[in-house]
Amino acid sequence: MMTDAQATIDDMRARAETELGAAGTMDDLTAWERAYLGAQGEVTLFLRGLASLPANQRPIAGRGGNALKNELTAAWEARRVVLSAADLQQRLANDAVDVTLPGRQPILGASHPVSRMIDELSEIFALMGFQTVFGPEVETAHYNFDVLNIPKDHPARDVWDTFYVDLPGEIVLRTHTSPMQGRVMERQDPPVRVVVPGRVYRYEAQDASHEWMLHQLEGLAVDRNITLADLKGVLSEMARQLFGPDRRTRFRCDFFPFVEPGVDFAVDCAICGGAGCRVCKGTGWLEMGGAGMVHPNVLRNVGYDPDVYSGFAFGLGIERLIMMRSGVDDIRAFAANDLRFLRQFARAA
Ligand code: FA5
Repeated sequence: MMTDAQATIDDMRARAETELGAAGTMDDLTAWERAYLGAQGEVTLFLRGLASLPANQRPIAGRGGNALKNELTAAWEARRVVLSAADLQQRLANDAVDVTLPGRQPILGASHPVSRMIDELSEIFALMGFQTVFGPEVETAHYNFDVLNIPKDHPARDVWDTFYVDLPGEIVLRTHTSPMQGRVMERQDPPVRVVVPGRVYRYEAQDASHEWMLHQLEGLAVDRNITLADLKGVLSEMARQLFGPDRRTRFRCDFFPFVEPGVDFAVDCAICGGAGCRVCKGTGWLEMGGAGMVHPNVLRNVGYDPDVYSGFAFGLGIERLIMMRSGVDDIRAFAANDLRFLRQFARAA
């Protein structure tokens, strides 16, 4: 006659074998092991409960239970081998790398054409003995206007032309790089030879050749016996280096309160070849900058003696220089952030 213990063992075996056969993953197998052989597993608890069985059933239950435990452990081990191999295959298949796929192109950044032009100009002027320095974009009216001999009632100081900053004192977004003239000269004695690239801001309507935010490059040279011929020589050399020998340059009288005499410096329009177009407004020339001999009042304002020292200064529009050299017919392209435009300069480098 079959004992109760034997029936329990047979029942556990039947269920355990069926469930083990159905375990398809390593997770199933772990759950199965916990259910039968783990510390709280059915077989473990059965063996642990032997002492409470009637004496006549203990030997059968002990032998049968241990045999079952060994059987199930062996079956579990065999199943584990099979499933872990399948699991590995599955993971290899999931993680497979197709080495024939083309690689992902890293996205390479490139300097903005304005930054490139600033670097190039710094090098050209460095070869002529100019040091590159930088100054604040948020500036006091004192350096932006007063030191530069621009009187209180000058139209450039009008709120229609200048962005004023809402701070105590007269603070402006600098309208040109010229305020650095005063800052540099106050800091050092002559000789001075610097260029100052940077952003400037004007309260101005935009068109093909005008932006409200633009870049300039200021130049300043002060020493004994500096003349207008030095100024023309330096700017002509810069134009030759940037544009090659074929572009023509033009110096015409102009007025800026901080120079005397003053000139405007233009290059014949590369877009239309001088015939006249919308960029040069039909004149055949594009103004690149203002320039002149530093006004005696400016020298006096910074403590230089105008009877001993003289100097020249210039302020070039950097976007205009790029337009001229690369045939860009709308200045607004520089800040529009269109990669199709910007990439053309990156490739050319
Ligand atoms: C000045 O800003 C003077 N500080 C230049 C100067 C320096 C004169 C030293 C004498 C001595 P102007 O406003 O003309 O001058 O500007 C100089 C150049 O900046 C222009 O020739 C032009 O190339 C560029 N520029 C000026 N305004 C704009 C604008 N709204 N958009 C694009 N470029 C501009």
